[in-house]
Amino acid sequence: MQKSKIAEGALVGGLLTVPLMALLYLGAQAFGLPFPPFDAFDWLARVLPGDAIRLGISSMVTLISSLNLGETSSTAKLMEQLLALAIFLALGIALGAAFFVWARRRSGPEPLTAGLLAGLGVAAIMLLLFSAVNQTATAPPLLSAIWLAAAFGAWGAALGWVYRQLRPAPGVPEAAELPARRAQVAGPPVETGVINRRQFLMRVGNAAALITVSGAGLGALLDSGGGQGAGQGAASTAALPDFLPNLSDGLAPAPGTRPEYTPLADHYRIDISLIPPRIGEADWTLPITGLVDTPLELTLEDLRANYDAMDQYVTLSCISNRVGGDLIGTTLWTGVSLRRVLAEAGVQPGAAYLRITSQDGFREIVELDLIESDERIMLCYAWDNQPLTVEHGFPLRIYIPDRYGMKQPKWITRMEVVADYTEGYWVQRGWDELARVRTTSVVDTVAANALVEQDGGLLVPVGGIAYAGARGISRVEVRVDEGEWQAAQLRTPLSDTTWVIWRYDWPFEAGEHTFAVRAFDGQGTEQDATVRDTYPAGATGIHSRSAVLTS
Ligand SMILES: Nc1nc2c(c(=O)[nH]1)N[C@H]1C(S)=C(S)[C@@H](COP(=O)(O)O)O[C@H]1N2
Ligand SMILES: [Mo]
Repeated sequence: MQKSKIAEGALVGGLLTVPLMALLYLGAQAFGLPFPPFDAFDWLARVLPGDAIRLGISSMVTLISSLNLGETSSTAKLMEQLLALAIFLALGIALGAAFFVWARRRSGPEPLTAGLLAGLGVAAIMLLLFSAVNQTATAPPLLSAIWLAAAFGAWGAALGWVYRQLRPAPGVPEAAELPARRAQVAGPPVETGVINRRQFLMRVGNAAALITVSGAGLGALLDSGGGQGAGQGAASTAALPDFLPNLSDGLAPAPGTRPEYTPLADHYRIDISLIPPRIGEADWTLPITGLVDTPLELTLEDLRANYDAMDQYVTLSCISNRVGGDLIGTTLWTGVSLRRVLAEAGVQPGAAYLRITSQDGFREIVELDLIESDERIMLCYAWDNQPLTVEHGFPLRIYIPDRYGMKQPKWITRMEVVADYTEGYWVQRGWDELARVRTTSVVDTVAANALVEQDGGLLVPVGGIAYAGARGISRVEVRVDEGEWQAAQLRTPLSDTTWVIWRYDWPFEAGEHTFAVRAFDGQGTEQDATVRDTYPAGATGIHSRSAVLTS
């Protein structure tokens, strides 16, 4: 009978948690109220040990690439969101089961009151988690607190109420204790007088379904307006923008090479939150404090109007990008040189680092010497000639050439000039301190369907990218099967800090062939052929692609 209580409680917990999630979703969509399933997950992502997070992410990336589930970062984000919902539902089920067991054993408070109190307890925990990660909700905190108390309180009270309705009248044995009674389900009403337990649970289920469908439906309707939909990815095959500096380069990429300039909607997105922090321009300033002569507090307009704007074509790669992966993209970054801004604040003697804090709790540290030595290090407010999107860090992010994305905070809210080193977010979790981009190259395509004719012979266009951070690419070579390394042609890159598009046209031979690529950076240093995992300092190894060629 204990077992049947657990099962019944789990069922009721689940039945009540699904509509709760729908209502929370509606509240988030309509009024910017918190969405605890995501807050709880985001909180977990921050407190779990780095090893656990890494294992989770790398299994997800493996799953996505081996099943060909699409672009890695958006698919991973979606999977994480589904996981967050599943965890929340599992918690609701567990709490329902625990409540039913507990309520049965106790002679304490009335179930409805007990349920209400339990719900308020959960609300308090959710409120704590929400304040710990605090960034997705835009509603006033007090309103958020009241909403959580109401939603979870109602959930708990409903749990208690259902428990009470299911409780047999004193002296009447429970259905589960009397298997024979099961036969009566379709027959005359049992002990509750009007309807039996199963019918009652069906009604609870129906009500739950009704609330779920209306809440989630309404929320989804409100959603269709905002945000960047994945549907915009359709632009990915469109022609390159006509303002690119290398349009006159005659070398056409081999058909199937990734776009040299990444359409904004296709640029990967990696960060530690399920929903990116939404910052209003009016609410935002950038304080620059610490060891400075004049503390500054800059608005976005100050940055746009009072400093010379710089445009830089930049390739950004995640340190978690596998050789050949899609966690890499190229676009036009616009902003102001950081050393100009720091000069205005006046760095004091003894200062050695700039500590950067972001809205989502992310943080990084940059050496002042590095900032001083490289005017390209930039506070960036525009990508692709438009203000940064919410996903990519509105209102402000930093650009540091030659470093992986993990060193380059988005959604910057504060900068402090300090004397002492503290580890950045991912460094604390075991990743490389320097995170300097490693030289890699990728075969994007063996264009077996786009053979070109030359001097009566047929050539197979092979092509892809090579990238060495800010060091540039001096040479790319291709090897077919076990042959010699042959020089590929290089397209003029968009800038010194972007990837380079290469192309190699191979005299056609039918059969299965493997095409491998290697690159040399601007100083002539060959890329590392050692097969290395992304952790802790970026992946290395030779990329290759096989194709069956038929005439
Ligand atoms: N505030 C903040 N900045 C962040 C991150 C983050 O989680 N939070 N992720 C970093 C990582 S790991 C990468 S790879 C880049 C990705 O930038 P993108 O999402 O605009 O492509 O942002 C970096 N900046
Ligand atoms: Mo990253």
